[in-house]
Amino acid sequence: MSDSTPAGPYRCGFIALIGRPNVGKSTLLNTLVGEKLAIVTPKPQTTRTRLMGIKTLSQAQLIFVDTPGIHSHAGSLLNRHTVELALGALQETDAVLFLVDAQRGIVDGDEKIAARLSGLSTPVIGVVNKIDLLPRPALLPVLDRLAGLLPGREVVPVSALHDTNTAELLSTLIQPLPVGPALYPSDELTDQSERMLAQEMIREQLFFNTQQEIPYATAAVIEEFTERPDKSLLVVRAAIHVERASQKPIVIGRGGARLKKIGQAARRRLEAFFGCKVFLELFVKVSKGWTNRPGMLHELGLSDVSTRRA
Ligand SMILES: Nc1nc2c(ncn2[C@@H]2O[C@H](COP(=O)(O)OP(=O)(O)OP(=O)(O)O)[C@@H](O)[C@H]2O)c(=O)[nH]1
Ligand SMILES: [Mg+2]
Repeated sequence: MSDSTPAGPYRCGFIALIGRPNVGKSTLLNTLVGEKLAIVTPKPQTTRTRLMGIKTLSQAQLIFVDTPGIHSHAGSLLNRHTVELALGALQETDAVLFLVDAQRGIVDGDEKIAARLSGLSTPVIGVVNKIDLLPRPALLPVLDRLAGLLPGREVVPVSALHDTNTAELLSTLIQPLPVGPALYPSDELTDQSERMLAQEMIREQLFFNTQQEIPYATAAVIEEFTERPDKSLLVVRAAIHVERASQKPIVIGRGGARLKKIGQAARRRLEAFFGCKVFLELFVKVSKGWTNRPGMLHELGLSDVSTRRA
């Protein structure tokens, strides 16, 4: 987007990305900010916490808030917390991007979210994502249906993956934001610590390399994160928590093969992100029923539903 002609007063505000699991919220946050901050996998319910991605322009600072996917099959305490986190983000935001998946079309879950949004006085923009996956004639009915669910609100088609029409989306987002100075320094991209980002990058590889219930029964927790003073090496030790003893050998794999693959992929991702060599050690811990234990969720930073707006 052209950033050369600032017009009007400086604006700054929070924009929540809301939608069902897997519609592309985290991908869109990364594309809008221009950095791979949020983890993205083909599996639904990848995102478990809120994450801020900050885009600073000459006329505005846009603080995007990625949220877990909203769904109704609540199940574990972890699932209920993540859905609460997402809905909580609606309370403290200046604008909402409501994403749907163009290829899947509008489904029940989307209608339920739209109903929740209908009472909001906050500006809501409907976003039809993944438009690269279907031909234009098939897109028009999806745009119409979403417009029907969001009377009086704008609807924008994008491909977050291919960066299509995202600059236009960004420009429509500035006007609704409150007038005010930037809340973060212009070189700050996120509210997450390097340690938290690394923890998520390890979990991303758990999602890529395990199947069925395993990704949902695992969590990564960094136990050591030390950078050499000359920044030539980052030493990371992380525990992978599983819910049941029977899941431990699955994560480790035959002869340790799966854990090795997860470790290698995560190390490459960490090295690319941090721009230095990384020594990564992973080990698996059984934490019985952790997805239903409030103390454990708290320890993992998954139980904080309070406002991020200090
Ligand atoms: N073809 C295509 N795929 C996309 C697009 N945006 C996202 N995806 C893919 O959709 C899948 C889910 O993307 P995420 O960004 O993790 O979706 P999410 O809404 O954050 O999902 P949760 O965190 O589980 O709620 C990934 O495989 C992405 O690569 C897009 O514009 N086009
Ligand atoms: Mg996500």
